[in-house]
Amino acid sequence: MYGQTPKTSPRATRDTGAMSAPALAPDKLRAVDAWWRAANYLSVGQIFLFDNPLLKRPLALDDIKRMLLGHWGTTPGQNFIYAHLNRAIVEHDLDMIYISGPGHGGPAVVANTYLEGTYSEIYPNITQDEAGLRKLFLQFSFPGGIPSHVSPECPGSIHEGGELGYSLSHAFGAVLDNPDLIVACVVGDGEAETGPLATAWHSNKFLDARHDGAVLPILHLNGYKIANPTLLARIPREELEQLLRGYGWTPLFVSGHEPEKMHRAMAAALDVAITQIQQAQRAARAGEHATRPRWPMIVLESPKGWTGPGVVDGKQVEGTFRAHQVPLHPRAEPAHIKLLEDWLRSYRPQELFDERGALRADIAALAPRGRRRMGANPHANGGQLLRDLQMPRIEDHAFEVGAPGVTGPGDTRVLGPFLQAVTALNQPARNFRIFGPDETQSNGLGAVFSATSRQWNAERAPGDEFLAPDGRVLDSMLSEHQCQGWLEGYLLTGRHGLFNCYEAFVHIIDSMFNQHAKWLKVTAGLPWRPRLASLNYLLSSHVWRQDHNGFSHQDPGFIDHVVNKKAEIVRVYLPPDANCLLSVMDHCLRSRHYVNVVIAGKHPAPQWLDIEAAKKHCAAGIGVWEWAGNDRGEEPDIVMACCGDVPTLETLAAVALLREHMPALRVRVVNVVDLMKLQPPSAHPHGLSDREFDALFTEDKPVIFAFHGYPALIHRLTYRRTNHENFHVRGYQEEGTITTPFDMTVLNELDRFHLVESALTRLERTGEPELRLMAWLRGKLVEHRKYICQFGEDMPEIRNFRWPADGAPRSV
Ligand SMILES: Cc1ncc(C[n+]2csc(CCOP(=O)(O)OP(=O)(O)O)c2C)c(N)n1
Repeated sequence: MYGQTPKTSPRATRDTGAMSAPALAPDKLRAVDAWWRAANYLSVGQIFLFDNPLLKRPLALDDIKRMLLGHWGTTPGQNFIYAHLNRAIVEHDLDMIYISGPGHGGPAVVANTYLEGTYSEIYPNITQDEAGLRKLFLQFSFPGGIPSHVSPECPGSIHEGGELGYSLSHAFGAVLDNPDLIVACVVGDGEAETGPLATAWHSNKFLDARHDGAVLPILHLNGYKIANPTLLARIPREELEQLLRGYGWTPLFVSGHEPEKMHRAMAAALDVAITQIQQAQRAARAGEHATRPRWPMIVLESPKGWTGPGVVDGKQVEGTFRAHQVPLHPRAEPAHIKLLEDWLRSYRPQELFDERGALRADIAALAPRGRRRMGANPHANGGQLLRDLQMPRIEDHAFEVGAPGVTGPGDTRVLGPFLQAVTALNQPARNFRIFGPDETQSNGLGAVFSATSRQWNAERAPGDEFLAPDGRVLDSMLSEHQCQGWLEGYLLTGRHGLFNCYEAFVHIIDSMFNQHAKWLKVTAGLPWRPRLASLNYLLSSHVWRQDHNGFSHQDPGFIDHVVNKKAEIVRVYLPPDANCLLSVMDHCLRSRHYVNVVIAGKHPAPQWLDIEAAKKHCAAGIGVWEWAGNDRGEEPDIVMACCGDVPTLETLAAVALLREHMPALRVRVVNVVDLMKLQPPSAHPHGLSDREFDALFTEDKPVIFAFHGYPALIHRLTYRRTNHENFHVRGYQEEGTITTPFDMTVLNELDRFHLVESALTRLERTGEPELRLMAWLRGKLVEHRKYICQFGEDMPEIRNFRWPADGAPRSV
């Protein structure tokens, strides 16, 4: 342990630690302390000051913002860390970025990037003088200004930290394939209680010290959350140490509150940590280490709200949860004006800034130079580093479709070799990875393992499959949070990737998707942040084919969640067959700055389009399948629309029945690949114009729409269309269990018999032939039920259904 007892820690005793701190040269100590004071001063200024940024006159109420917003508690600790990292970067010549887990400490990172100069380079109106300081303070948490967190507007940030829990997995994603990069990742001790963070400590079992960089976690043990103590601060030191050691880390403790001792302790701990990281990397890169290194981490135990007001209105603030947000309220309590002024002056601003308001040169010299500054490091602005992927030709992986309806091996199983080729082609650049929670094989993508392995650096046993430290698939940890967090970190630092997941369980990361979509939305409006590769989801093992698993695995609602986000950012694709899946995935992997959701099946299923037709259809995103209908370009009597692989099959089977039993009926088949085509162009850039939409769906004819997901979504997307009131949507109705594939559609009334019944009802045809057909349909449903209960599989006519070779009716 370094340092000494924190001011208000409940712990009674402290040891002095096994390692003695090497001396921090006096000039370095002075510079680090001055930087820290300057950053603290700028942080308090951001939270409180409206004017009088250098305190050139006594502080008055009018100098203070009317609304006080922000989080002080975490900020001085993060300023302390940033100052010390600056010293370490220069002394060890490090390529380092900073992730602020408790990103509500926005003032800290804004202050530090201002002090190092990057802030003014990106925002030239925030100058390095008194006028600039005034603007810097005013803009913080102020209308028309910047958010209070480490938001995308903040240079050097790849992690807003507004929603706690993802810092460590982002950090690991960032260092994958970046052998020279170290991510200093501050983890809040409250944040450490979240599920995603708790699981992220295990990321060290995957890191390959030869090809990946390193993460230096700094657990910020300031003891409190918003209103409660943190668990990690209220367990014995030994237990905490054992916990972290149990996760495979070597913790270095820095504890105390006296600045000088703490500076020495932190500098020593950082030097030890950096040395250990470099030793581990050198050994691995020299081929000496076959085993996983025990990576170092730092536990910084310091008071929450360190250096801030001690006691306010008779209550202890520093070192308690009361320091979390804004500790003083001068408008409500005029006595607080003096407390605020004393607090600001305690940093001795006149020693830090010159007459004009610029940081004094000897303090500024602590910062690294150019792109070594953490705010200017290109890894934290990944679009600057992004290179196009090498893409194989989809034609070389196409499934042969001689005639519509031939059976394919499972759409994702056709995609697998394509992804294998993407992996192999981009192996030299090491900029493409596949992520999945133990499901890559199960999702039908096992072919990728002929190009690479799963990345795994824990122990291996005989019989294991496809595990290697330098594998390019991160699939061996059963944590959707980790897959999402790693992939985000990988993308945010300028690389490409794909997350394959069971459709139902992708909901686990709903909230992480939210945050990433928000990040993309905001960065799209920041010209200094070039665009990133898209975040691509491949959702398989989908709702309609959960033959093994049943109801718990049946949930297509991720789409509903996704479409809430900004239209400029989200895209949803439901390719009806394998060639369409290839075309869609090719497009997604080339695209920029979107979240693409692709839903595809893995089971043997009919194939409809050859690769050329698939490319055309997917480029249009929606279209009439003329070969399947019989309207021959004329106004149809009914439109049978479908979106998703299983709904497409059931729709075509229903069309075959309609054409057989009602040959005079003019049926149009419309297939939707790109769901956003349904929205008006005012709502989504992909949206069809009303004229185009009406040309497909008519202005007044019934539309029977078979949809992969919950039916309400189609209504939501089309409610402004001319013919909306004639849309009859069938989809998942939350009915399910373990049953046959066709019975799943029957339970949800999406099957061919219900679709034909719907068509007859909407056509309002009540003649004798229609009544006979209705009775036949009902009989078929009864027969189906009886058959599956007797034999445990679908009826032969269902299992063996083939689209008629010439599209003409054929008896079923
Ligand atoms: C997932 C999530 N849950 C709740 C919150 C609300 N919240 C904001 S800060 C905070 C306490 C954070 O404590 P800690 O991580 O220790 O940070 P620090 O004490 O350094 O501010 C909470 C609960 C949040 N931002 N994210």
